[in-house]
Amino acid sequence: MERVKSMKFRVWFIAALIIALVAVALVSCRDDDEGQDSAEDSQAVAEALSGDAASIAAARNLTPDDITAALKTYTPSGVYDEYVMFASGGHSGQVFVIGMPSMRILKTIAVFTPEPWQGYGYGEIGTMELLASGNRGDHELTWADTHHPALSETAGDYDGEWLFINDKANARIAVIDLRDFETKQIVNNPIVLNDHGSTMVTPDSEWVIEGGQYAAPLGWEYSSLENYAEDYRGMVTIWKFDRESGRIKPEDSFAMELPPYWQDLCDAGKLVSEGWIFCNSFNSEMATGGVESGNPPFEAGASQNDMDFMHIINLDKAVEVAAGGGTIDVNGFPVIPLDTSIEEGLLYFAPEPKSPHGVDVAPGGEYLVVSGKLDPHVTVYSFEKIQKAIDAGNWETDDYGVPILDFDDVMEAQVEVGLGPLHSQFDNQGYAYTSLFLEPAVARWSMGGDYDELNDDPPWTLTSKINVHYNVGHIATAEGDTVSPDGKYLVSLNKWAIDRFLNVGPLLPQNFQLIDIGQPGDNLQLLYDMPFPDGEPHYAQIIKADKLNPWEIYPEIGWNPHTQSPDPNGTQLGEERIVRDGNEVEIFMTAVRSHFTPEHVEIQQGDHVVWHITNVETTYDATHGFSIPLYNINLSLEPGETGTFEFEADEDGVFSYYCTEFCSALHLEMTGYLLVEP
Ligand code: RUQ
Ligand code: CUA
Repeated sequence: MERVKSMKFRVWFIAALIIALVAVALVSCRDDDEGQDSAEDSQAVAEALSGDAASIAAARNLTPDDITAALKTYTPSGVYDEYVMFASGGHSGQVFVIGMPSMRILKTIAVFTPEPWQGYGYGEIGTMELLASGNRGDHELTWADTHHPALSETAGDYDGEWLFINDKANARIAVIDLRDFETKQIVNNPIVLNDHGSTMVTPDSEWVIEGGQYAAPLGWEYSSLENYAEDYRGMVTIWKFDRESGRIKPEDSFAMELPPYWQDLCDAGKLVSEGWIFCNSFNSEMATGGVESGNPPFEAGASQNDMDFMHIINLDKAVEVAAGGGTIDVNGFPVIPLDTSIEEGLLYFAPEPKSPHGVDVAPGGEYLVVSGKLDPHVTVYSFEKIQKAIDAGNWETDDYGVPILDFDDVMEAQVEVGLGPLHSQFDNQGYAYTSLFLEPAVARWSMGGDYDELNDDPPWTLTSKINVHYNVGHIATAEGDTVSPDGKYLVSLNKWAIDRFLNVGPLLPQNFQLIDIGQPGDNLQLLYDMPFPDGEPHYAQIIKADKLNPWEIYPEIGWNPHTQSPDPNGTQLGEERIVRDGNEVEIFMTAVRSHFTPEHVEIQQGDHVVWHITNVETTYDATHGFSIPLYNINLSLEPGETGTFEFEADEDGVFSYYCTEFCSALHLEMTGYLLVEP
């Protein structure tokens, strides 16, 4: 036994030495300009790896693979990550910002759900109004099921300026400004209450796509399920995004009525297919469930047909039709009726096998990849063949009259990848990657056409597979859905973690697994498991970090982040004041290390108080918080920011307000008294 162990150790030790050489090469890259230091560092690395490192590795039972994984992901203090991943926060209703390859969480972006640390939804008027804008009538919504983040694009490539994300549970879309990583807008879909194929952007982010999911009467009128085929409908909403103002313009947006098949994921065409959008669907059976009444359950009823329908939508033409008034009004929102879409040639179907999930457009826009959840293949469609089939006008129609193109006319290839394929992403070596929920694994397969030249594998073949842990949904590769994917890294967003982490009770974290896809051949290496404890993220997008250029501090003192312009109530040092007009009290306060001015605020019970605070700091990271007990007020004021809150002083008493960020040595002294006289 001892002998086996020491043999293993020796094998391992040799491997470690080889790795040391790799590491030496890496270190010398980093210090290129300092030749002398570099040589010394290399020497030090070699010594460390053959000395301390070897004994640490042995004590921790690390294998050579573990060591290369560690070397590929370890990010020393003060060194930045190469990529940034924006992951949906699932049920948390937020977005998470994660550095890669370290997989360190850098930030939560508060979106649909109040978030106290950022002072999002705790009195500050801009955030209160923003969250309220996402309510449905009188119904307050304080959570969301965020699914698919979409980075803004210029010419099909991420530009690092904006981020969009949907709420599947209530059919909402949010706009996040990447100058300050804060949410600026929430729009409610006026005609449906749930979505899924969202958000996806067109190559210049002119349009944000929101595909539906579970069919219902548009405008959410009541209708019995017996009238499903007549009254229930699917939809896709095309939101106009105005880059100048950084807002979606509902008044310039429209939707398209679709048959009540359950539209699923959508993707926008790019390059050769720019101007088109594609959505897969399932439940073309129009199953309505009701197992308690003797009907087949949804999962069986919606899985009868061999083929469902990929929706092929001529976006450019739909925009023209909508602008030309070819819409009807549903809840005050313009909707192109299904009949119009058919007459105008806006909508076609292509059969897609077995309850598919996800349609992903290849980097050049020439292929569309669809995964049949119940089929071991991915099906690749050719956009050129689709155009030819449309021009040939040779089709059948569904019950609603939508043209169904012939499968063999539009299909380019089918690749057997494995069990339960869901989503695909792309790299820069001519490979596509598909998540396999049931195996669970990620498959790498080689693409044909122009992509075939990028690697030695035969086109349209499975080349390798890597197991993941467990039940993978989406995958994300670096810039993997743009016109120029980077390859390098893939993150497998796994639904189940089971045995990967310490037991924390029955509700487990999700597991994000980082995989190195930068090596040739079938060399896919699992690098890192990152527990994700805040809901079930679905999709994520990964952008090169140097494309992001956020502000370090706000551009001017007295800045309003909601308008991204100077706030009329911004207060400079020396301008602090309390203004009373009858029962109305307005306070203009400044915050700077380590005091608020004024430090005493004396008012009368029953006053209506409007309170502005400006953080007059110009130092990076000098954020102040501001809280008042009882009134549920907490603000976060970043350098330069002005925040406003208001309240009725209905409780008399003494309230000490204080800064909630440990901002300086005298942070505890950064306080004051609000005296409410009865
Ligand atoms: S839907 S995995 Cu984007 Cu697949 Cu949730
Ligand atoms: Cu400001 Cu603590």
